[in-house]
Amino acid sequence: MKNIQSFIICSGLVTAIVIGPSSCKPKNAGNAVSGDAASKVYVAPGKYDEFYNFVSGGFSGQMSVYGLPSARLLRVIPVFSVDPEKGYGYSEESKPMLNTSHGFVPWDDLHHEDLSQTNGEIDGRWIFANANNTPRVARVDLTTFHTAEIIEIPNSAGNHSSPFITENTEYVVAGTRFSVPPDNANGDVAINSYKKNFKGSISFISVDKVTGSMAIAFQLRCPGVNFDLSHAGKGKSNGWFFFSCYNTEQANTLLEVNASQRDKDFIMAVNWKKAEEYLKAGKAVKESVKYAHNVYNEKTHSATSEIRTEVMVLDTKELKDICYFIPCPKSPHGCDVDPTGEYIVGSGKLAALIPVFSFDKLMKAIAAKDFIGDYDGIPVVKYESALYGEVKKPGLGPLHTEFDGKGNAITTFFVSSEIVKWNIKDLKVLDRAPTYYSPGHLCIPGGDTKKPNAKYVIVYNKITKDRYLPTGPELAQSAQLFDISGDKMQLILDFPTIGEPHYAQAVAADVIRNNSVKFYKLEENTHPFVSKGEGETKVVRKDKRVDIYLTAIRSHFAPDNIEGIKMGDEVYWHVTNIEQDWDVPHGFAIKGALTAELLIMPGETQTLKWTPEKPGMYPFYCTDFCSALHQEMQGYVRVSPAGSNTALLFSTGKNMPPKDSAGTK
Ligand code: RUQ
Ligand code: CUA
Repeated sequence: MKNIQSFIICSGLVTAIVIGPSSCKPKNAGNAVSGDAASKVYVAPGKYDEFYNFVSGGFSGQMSVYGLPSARLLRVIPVFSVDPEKGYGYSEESKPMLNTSHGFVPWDDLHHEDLSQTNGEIDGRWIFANANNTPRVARVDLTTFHTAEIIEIPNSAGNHSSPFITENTEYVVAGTRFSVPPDNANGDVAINSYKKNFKGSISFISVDKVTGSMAIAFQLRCPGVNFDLSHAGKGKSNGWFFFSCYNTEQANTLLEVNASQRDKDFIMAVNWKKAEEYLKAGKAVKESVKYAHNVYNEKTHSATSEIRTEVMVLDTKELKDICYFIPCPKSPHGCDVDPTGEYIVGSGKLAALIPVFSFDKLMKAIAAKDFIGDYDGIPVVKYESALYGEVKKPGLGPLHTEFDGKGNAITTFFVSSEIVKWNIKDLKVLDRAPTYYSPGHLCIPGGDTKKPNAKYVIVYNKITKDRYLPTGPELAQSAQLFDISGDKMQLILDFPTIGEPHYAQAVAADVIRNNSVKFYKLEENTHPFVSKGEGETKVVRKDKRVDIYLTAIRSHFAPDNIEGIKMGDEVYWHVTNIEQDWDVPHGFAIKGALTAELLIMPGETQTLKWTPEKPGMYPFYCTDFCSALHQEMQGYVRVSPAGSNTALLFSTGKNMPPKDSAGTK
């Protein structure tokens, strides 16, 4: 506990770090809002917000989209978790998106997001996200706001320092939080053989310039430590990547104590251009692994999942000039690079200062071999030789830093619950503002790119506390919006978030909104079970499999009367929404189905699998209010016992009862 106690100033801090929040409540956090705040966040009804804010959903596994400055929630994009609202992970088409080498995984823990960039500026094409638990990286297409691709990461566990990107989106990285025995090695070893058997792994995932398609280009085999966060170099430091790492003690138990022993851990500088050269020169070793690669096709409206079996690995111990360690005080967490690419900020979560490293000095130190030794075969640069300077007494427990593009940085302080603005050149603190409560990540639109658009900073709190009306034992998560256009940072709004918010991205709305897909063109729908009009609808039996080709249009399904389904049948409802207008989705649900609804966009086909569990009458209906006669949008399917001779019949508007009767039996 020595490390922790050495910087205790406010009583209650030990508890704050070790157990959680206690009595160290920031002063004035409750009434820091001044009079004109309301007008700054007021977006009149019918008016659009100025920015999109993509916020990680933490342990919800999803991504939420807010408009700023109003903080109106616009959408939850399902990424790593099933979402019954949208049928994601329930429809036959979307299930493969959640396939992994472990099988179907319905959940994950989404921590970070990064928007694609061209020349170091946000280009509005894609946003990437990481799955922390079963390591994966997802790409969301911002024309549809759909998860378009998910790639699993082998040789990893706890994919945390991810999915940060290079300035032209050449690569998305994924660094393992847990070091583990590599997948092709025997993992059935003693846990306390960590130092010998456990390895770190950093993956470079290439992104196709045109399609966005991802592939694991190579992995770096690294010393066994915990990789925490990362950011790419930019401008002069483009070609380098920086990763914070902790647990250089290589502890395998009680990390809270045993991984807090050393005064300094590391930031690992990676020369990825050099790694590319080695890969080209054939220096990588092909290892056998197993990982899933899942792709959603917007023409077939279907995902496919393939298991890949090989990865190229570069050994950073052998190939000396790829990686360098820079000592960084006390378990660094955030690792952020300023817009010029010259300054690298390491945030030691147990540190009482912020070291700022200079890229130029680092390059000189590497050229002069100004090393203090090596760590597990990786050269360790002398701290002072890479250091630009330290921000003294900035606050307690720095976690993350973003940049305003005007020469300033803003850092969150978890322990002292505040954000602090400081000047990058002279390292002087300029302003501080209390937050509520224990902030982690923060986000300035473009704040990790070459061109920040610094009107606002949004701060994401780690601890829920009692900021809103109580909702039982689990409280609302919270974010806070500050106006940073002036000298003083001004709190203007609080808003709750979905799941614990980690990193977020924000961008001017115009970069994205004009590229939005409004509906899918029916003539381009190549789903194998599409019905492009009611004339194409049918019910096809093949042994025990029944495929129902259904259309949905305001305000009926075709067919809406189906008979001849029998017990033991496996029924596939392929519903095509044949509307060709924006904003006319239809839904589909059937009584007793052991799955979620389908939500089908205009021009799209989606499939619900249904295995009736007893004979009888089963109603189905549209779940999404589509017209004044939405409530009439319904149908019946009759299920008969196995072996009965009920004929297969289907129709719409024709199956009328015989005159003067109550119908046939
Ligand atoms: S974390 S509070 Cu990104 Cu998972 Cu920093
Ligand atoms: Cu279609 Cu409601």
